[in-house]
Amino acid sequence: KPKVFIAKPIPKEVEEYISHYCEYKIWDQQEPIPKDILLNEVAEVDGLLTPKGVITKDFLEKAPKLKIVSNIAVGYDAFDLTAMKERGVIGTHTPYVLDEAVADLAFGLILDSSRRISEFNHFVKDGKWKQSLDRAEWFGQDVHHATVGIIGMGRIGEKIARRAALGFEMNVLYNSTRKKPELEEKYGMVYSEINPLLERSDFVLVMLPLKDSTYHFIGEEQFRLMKSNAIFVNCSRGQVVDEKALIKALQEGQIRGAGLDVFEVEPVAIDNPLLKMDNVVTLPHIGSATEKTRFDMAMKAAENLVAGVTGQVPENVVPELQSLVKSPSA
Ligand code: 8YV
Repeated sequence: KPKVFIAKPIPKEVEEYISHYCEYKIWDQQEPIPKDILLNEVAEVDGLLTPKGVITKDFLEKAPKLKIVSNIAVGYDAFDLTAMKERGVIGTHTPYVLDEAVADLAFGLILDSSRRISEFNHFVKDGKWKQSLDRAEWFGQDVHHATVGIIGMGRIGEKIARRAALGFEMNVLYNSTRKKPELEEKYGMVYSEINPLLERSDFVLVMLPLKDSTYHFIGEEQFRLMKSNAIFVNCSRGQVVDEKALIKALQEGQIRGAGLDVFEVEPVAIDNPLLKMDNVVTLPHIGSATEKTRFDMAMKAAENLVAGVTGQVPENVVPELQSLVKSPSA
């Protein structure tokens, strides 16, 4: 049987599935596996199952038998795609299965940051009901019928647009590398160039994959264009935002607030100014963290892994590495 290493705890059913096809070892601790232990474990394996593989040229040189890295994540920005292509190592990810969960959380951040739900929850639990009343009238912002600008109209962006248009009757603007006329018709959403989108949106939501072209995509110039009542929401990758510019925009009142599930550096440092701001909702990168979604992600990643180490064609090879996979018809 091919040998694989599983770099995070996975559901028993998924482990059992893998056991039918592979010899395997598991890192069964919740905290991320230390790099030196991971390198030691992958020296002899054919496949790696990982929560977010940091796959570099050096790493690949220490895993000479590796055929596939299967990400239990849709984002694969930690893959060195050039190095993987050079060594013929397939990379797979878990699209589709987490789209709805991340879209739900994005709306959780829109509602929480606009109605200050977390903040008022703490007020009540701290016995400050009166202070809540004094504040509530001045801090609630409507979501229904508001305008949301979605930057990035991929699989998850579309699910967010559906919630916004059909669920909250919002006016949906979007910006994307490709126009989506079928979605414009379905949800009444309107394509907009970036600057007008920023100028017109009550909520600006970025849902971009992290690539060279999207690094710090939102910075000082973009925050300056936003409305003073705008709320900024990010459930994609922290590095698509210049976090220093976000902090400055919030400190100077250029925008009203933010809802963040991701940060430039994670875990976010306890002294990060964003954690001190009442008008910023902060979450620990839990976009896909529901029981069913995480199970589905682990199972999909396991199926990709097994296919990759048994000479099959994995279903979810990342687009940039598709040339490594010879389809059955080939
Ligand atoms: C987490 C994500 O990274 O899927 C992604 O790209 O960002 C999140 O789902 C993933 O859950 C880590 O295992």
